[in-house]
Amino acid sequence: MIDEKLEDVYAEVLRRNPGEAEFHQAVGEVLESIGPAITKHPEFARRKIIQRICEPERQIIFRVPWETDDGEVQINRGFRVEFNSALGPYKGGLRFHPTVNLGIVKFLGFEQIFKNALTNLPIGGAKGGSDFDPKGRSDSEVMRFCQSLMTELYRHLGEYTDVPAGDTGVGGREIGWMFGQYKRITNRYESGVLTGKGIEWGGSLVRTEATGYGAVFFLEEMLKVRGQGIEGRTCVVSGSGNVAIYAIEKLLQEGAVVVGCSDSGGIIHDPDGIDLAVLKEIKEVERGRICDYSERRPSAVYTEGGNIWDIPCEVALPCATQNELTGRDATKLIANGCIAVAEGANMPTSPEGVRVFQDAGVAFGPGKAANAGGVATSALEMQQNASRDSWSFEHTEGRLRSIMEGIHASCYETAEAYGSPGNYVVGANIAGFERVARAMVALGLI
Ligand code: NDP
Ligand code: 2IT
Repeated sequence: MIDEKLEDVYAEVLRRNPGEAEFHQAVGEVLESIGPAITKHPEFARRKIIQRICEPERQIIFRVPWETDDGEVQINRGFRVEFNSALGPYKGGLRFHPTVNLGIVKFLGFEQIFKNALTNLPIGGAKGGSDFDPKGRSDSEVMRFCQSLMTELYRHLGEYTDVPAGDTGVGGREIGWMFGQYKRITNRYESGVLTGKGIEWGGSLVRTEATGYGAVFFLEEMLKVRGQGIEGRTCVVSGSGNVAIYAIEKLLQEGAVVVGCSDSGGIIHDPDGIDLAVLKEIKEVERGRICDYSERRPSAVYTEGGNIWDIPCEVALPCATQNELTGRDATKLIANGCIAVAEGANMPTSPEGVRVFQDAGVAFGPGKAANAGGVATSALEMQQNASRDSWSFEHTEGRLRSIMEGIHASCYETAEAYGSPGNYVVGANIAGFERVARAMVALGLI
């Protein structure tokens, strides 16, 4: 329920942003949580902080023309929504997926404001991307696309202005091509303008692993509070991309058993435990499909179009995409013995799913807290770039772990202070919101 003081604000967001269902959902979830913070800080309402937070500072939409290997002209649409820079330069990933539209980019950019605030690092919130579909495209096609996108986007970026990174469909390969084009156009080796770079040319160790590892660190903190651990637990991780693979890697290092993963084509159930080396070979080296996994692992069963949440588990990590876990799925998971959920993806659980988990007392870590390890390590990459330094894996992973412990503590303590003990959704939304709001008040009406 949205606090009555915020009902008009929400109605205005719906009116001004028609047809943007995911953006409405993301705003609705935050507004449902922050009522008590508005009561506590009347100056936030007086200064119209919430109305201002819901309106991006700048939205950029542009044409991205490129040519296929056969010489056919293609036109895609590029986006960058620079949502909020009260805490630092705009920061957030670029997503390449055919479903990308303005509403999706705005939901992701809005989430990013609070996530980045929770890291306690100096980064504002943004998101971008394109409706370009990299699936089935050759390296040369993807490179030409990245170069064309950056030919327009570069003018809006800068290490003190806006610093993109990867997201769905954008990894180290694409960041390389975009950085190359930025460097060529600007004639500047400005390392801090993009994160997720290769480690030999300005990247940070642990950035590749950071989102997945961070989600597992957050999960461990939630379990610790309940006197529980991850060792020996049966886990299911949806997706098989960057976040899923490194969530699985850390779960295995911590002694858990991962029995399921997926891609948009179907699901794998491997009761003997996912063989990470095989998964990485298929997904990272061959850029193949998850169905190939069952051909190489006799213990695994592939179900085309199956529902991953039907696989029994104690811990679920949704790491694929928004709204992939519904109320029905949450009910099924609980019936099968699920005790904890950490969101590696952005907003993967539907509002009904979140309610079902919370009503059942499942430890539920929302994405803006649980997956903040990726962007936090991006900020560590920016620190290394600014000081022309590079840190060891151990040091960087240690920093990531303590950042995730800090995020957990601030969500946990904030939820308790505002009368919702154990509710990490309320804790994350209020803790993130308060930090941004205080900065916005301090910076005046801008
Ligand atoms: P990748 O592109 O590496 O992997 C995405 C995975 O999710 C793939 O297995 C993909 O399957 C699956 N997937 C994507 N879209 C859909 C869909 N519509 N239906 C079913 N499956 C789908 O992306 P990431 O791992 O980087 O991102 C995954 C999620 O994590 C996203 O929500 C992203 O916003 C979030 N995230 C990412 C961070 C990062 O650092 N990369 C940081 C924080 C959050 P297929 O290959 O078949 O499309
Ligand atoms: O959703 C996210 O936090 C990301 N895609 C990572 C953003 C970043 O700037 O590292």
